[in-house]
Amino acid sequence: MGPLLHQRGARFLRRGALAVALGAILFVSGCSAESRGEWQNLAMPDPATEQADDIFYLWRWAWVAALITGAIVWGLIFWVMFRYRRRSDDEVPVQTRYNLPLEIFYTIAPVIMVVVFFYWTVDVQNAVLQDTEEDLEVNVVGQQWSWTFNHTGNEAVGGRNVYTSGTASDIPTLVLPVDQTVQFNLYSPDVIHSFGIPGFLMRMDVVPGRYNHFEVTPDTIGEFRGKCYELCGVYHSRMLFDVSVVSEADYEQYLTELEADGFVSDRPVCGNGQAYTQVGLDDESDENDGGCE
Ligand SMILES: [Cu+2]
Repeated sequence: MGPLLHQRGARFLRRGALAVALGAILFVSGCSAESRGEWQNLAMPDPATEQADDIFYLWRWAWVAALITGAIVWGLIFWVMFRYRRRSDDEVPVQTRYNLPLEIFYTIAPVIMVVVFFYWTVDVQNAVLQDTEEDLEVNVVGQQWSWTFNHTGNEAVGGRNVYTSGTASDIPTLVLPVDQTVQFNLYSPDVIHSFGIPGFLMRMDVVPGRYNHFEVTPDTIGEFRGKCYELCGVYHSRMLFDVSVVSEADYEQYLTELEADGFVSDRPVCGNGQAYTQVGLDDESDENDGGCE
């Protein structure tokens, strides 16, 4: 390579570095306060329940582990590229076919990483799914293509069941009291859905014929969004719902309003007019149906 080529190469590199720096400045300055928060959370919403903190820490430390691994790998790549580069036109750098210690290292290291990730994942899963004493129960029905929320056994409405039910064009709202542990019993009369609230960092499949449940304690008053996470048919994308975490007094008032509006029954309502019940799920002796008939 002649001196002219070297010069051109250096100029090209400088221009490239300048373009990258300018691009980075534009990119960062384009972030809103909200998206800066997302950067700090590594693309996770702020945890809004007591249980979500565990999930958030798992997420954050997984990123830390991935970035450390990335830094080591990138560092090694660039070091090797520089250290063992071709230094003159008539030289061929050392050609290494295999290196046993290195190969043992890069086989064992990922296995250890998988074991560590697995351990912490199971640990967090056990913490999140631990059955604690719940303050209230909500029987959630995922039906094609909306949700029904049954608030069961609350003293404010004499222990009866009050409910709200959405349709594919009318999004329902799940109202919850703050600082109370709620147990969600998940029931599907038709196909597999998945009940999830991003702000709670939690979701779980809603499987016909299977009793799934989990508990959360919302600790932030506010509005959240929820949706179905399992492709469940033509209008899957319309299986949205709103979540409203309110004070306990507001929650009880909400329940009495539902009762006054006639959304009251003796047992949980298990699917609105758009739902149909699969044969074989009507067995009354089955206690694992989350209270649905
Ligand atoms: Cu669904």
